[in-house]
Amino acid sequence: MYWNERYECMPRPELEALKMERLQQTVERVYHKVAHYRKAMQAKGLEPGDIKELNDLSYLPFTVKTDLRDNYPYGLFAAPLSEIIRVHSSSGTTGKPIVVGYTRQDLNNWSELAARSLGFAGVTDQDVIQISYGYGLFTGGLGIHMGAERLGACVIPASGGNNQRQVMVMKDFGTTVLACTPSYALVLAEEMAELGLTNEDLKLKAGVFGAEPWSEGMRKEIENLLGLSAHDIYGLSEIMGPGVAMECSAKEGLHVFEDHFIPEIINPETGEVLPYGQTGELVFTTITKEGFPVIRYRTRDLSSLSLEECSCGRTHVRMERIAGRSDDMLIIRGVNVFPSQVESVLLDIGYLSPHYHLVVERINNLDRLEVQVEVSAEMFSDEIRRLEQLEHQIKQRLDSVLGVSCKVTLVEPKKLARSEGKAKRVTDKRNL
Ligand code: DLL
Repeated sequence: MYWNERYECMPRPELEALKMERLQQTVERVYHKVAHYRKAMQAKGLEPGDIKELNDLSYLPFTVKTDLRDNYPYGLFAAPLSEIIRVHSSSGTTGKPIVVGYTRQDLNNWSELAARSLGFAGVTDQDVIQISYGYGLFTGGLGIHMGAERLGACVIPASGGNNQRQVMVMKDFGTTVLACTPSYALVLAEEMAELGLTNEDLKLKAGVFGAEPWSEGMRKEIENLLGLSAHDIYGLSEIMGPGVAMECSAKEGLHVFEDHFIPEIINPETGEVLPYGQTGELVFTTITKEGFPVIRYRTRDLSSLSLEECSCGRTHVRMERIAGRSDDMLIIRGVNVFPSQVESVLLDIGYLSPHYHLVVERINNLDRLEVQVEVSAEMFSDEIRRLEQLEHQIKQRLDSVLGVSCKVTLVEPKKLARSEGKAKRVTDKRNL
């Protein structure tokens, strides 16, 4: 069942024509309303009329995070504040936050796309959805909230935190759909176990998990523990929030809502646009936004695109699940390492809980990667020799997959910090 069949299954030629028309409108809009884009286009000798076909998109200048910071707070808005009815903000790890604004029409489109996304996971007006993403300046809570209301589901605006109450609500209110970060879903599963509950005591059927990278192994773990079908939802504040792309029942990539956003994959070093199938940095151009349109925004997220037909019948291009961010990538003694690679190895091995943390240090001018991982309770109470064997086994697998030697430290269950929102997977103690 589709939420909006006309757009979700639009034949490609019609979709391409729609994208073109909307791209031209957006370029006109930013050129005339936002000084930054006008200057950036003029610097390349471009006028809106130069964008005559979709491929011309590649002539337009990129937008990067610092452009957003430099125009803090409202410098990139393309509508007067009187027309902006909501702002959100994303803090990032360093410096000033960025602020994004939405007109009434923007919120209307966002709720449509969030409703569509929930529809991908099979959510209907019969469902009770517990939204345990943070509500506030973060786009997760309110974004999914609008979509769920639009869909007519019964919304529990739980927000993050207070794990015990979350589980009680899940059980007593008959929650059928859980929306939160995948790491928080695991925290809630742990809390359930502590309260002596299993997924048999709950009515969960689907999960809408995103806002951070997660592996296939993590999906299996969550699905087993919570007894639901877990779907990946992707988005970022700069482009809109949750609902830029969503995983359908095929679970082979996330459809990007191309009637609102045009994705590209570029070589992060050269900026060159890469063909379908190749991995690189995801870049988005919004084509319906009024308040905060963005041209060729470099997300730093790594993925690839595929136009292969999808068994769900939707025609929109699919992006591969995010492998990581180029700025999450650790360079250990010259070798590129992503936390997601470590996660896949750990979850493949068994006996381990999906809670892990990477610590990078520089000792005597040499980088050292330590992988801390919790073992299961049964394993932890076992004899030391077995634990040593396990440590050795993990180290061997990690060394060969990562291509760099690391130190493995097994820690007792529940030792590592838990988060309500995005998990922090890395502590880099090097002063680089
Ligand atoms: O995380 C929006 C969101 C909320 C998406 C709820 C999904 C669910 P930001 O805080 O601006 O917005 O962070 C955006 O988070 O560039 C990615 O690096 C990462 N991210 C978001 N979704 C996924 C995902 C929200 N499904 C940044 N897989 C993005 C991997 C994701 N990474």
